[in-house]
Amino acid sequence: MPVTATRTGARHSRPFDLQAYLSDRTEAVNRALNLFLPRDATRPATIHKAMRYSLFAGGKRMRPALCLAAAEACGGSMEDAMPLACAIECIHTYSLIHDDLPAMDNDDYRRGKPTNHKVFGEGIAILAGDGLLTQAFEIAAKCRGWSRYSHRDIVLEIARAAGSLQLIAGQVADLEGEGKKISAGELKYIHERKTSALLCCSVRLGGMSANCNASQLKALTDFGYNVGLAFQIIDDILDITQTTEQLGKTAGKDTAAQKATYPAVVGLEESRKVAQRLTNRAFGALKVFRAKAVALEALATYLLQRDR
Ligand code: GRG
Repeated sequence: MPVTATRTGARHSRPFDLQAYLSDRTEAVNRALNLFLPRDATRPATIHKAMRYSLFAGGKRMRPALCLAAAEACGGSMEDAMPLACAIECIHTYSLIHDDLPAMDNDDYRRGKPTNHKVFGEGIAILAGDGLLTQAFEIAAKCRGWSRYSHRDIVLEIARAAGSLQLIAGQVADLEGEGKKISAGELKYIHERKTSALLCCSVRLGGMSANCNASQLKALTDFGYNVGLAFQIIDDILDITQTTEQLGKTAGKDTAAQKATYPAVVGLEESRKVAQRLTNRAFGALKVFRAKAVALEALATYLLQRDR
């Protein structure tokens, strides 16, 4: 049987099938989310329909996949990590619903469908976002718990990543930066908070669900930070190189809104090089996990090479 060597130095007897891995994890995440969320018909039905509309609109489920893969890297189980993977997807979906609102990015199209406020109206879309954000904390609070990390640790982890120093800080800086010339340093500040913080939180939670030790948590933090930053740079690149149909969201929005992006600040070619450098650093962080990091490594490669 041929042996494949990977970037992290791990050796595997079979090449890793990322497509099969993602489709299996996506199905499992969708099943779990379906059980965590109130049914469509639960009163008041409109809000639950709206929450489910965006949650099941066909997102790539990258954050849950990263969370589950991080748990595996630390020897944990999908079962223990799943509630946290679902909590993160709820927060991510809330952020997209609010980001699309007329007061924010004002977008009509997301995950290949009309945006939440286009279907349900602005008031319900705001509430659907609020509902998903709150749902995330309910899911985390109901988890059965882990020996090394308390519910307090887990809830703090999520609150910090989603709060006004990270996700919301990034969005504020993004809004305030529109139409202005900003430096590469300021742009990094935005991307670290707007995108990298939640991706980093996803892998940290996966590790915590597996009772990871301090050095494993540090490695996951380095991995998540670098992959998260690379993810947003690739997102900036795709906004100008892909079509609306390919992306499932309106292409060219950043340029139209005079947003600060990596291609706008450092150019397209340099942006690609920076994303590759960050991904290489992420691979470096995985060395401590050896062969157990095969899924994380494949996900990082995919996130760098993705076309949507
Ligand atoms: C508090 C009113 C209020 C709003 C908060 C924080 C926030 C709004 C928005 C977050 C900003 C944001 C949308 C960052 C971009 C991150 C990003 C690249 C999202 C797209 O992620 P994908 O490609 O999407 O994983 P899918 O649809 O595949 O899940």
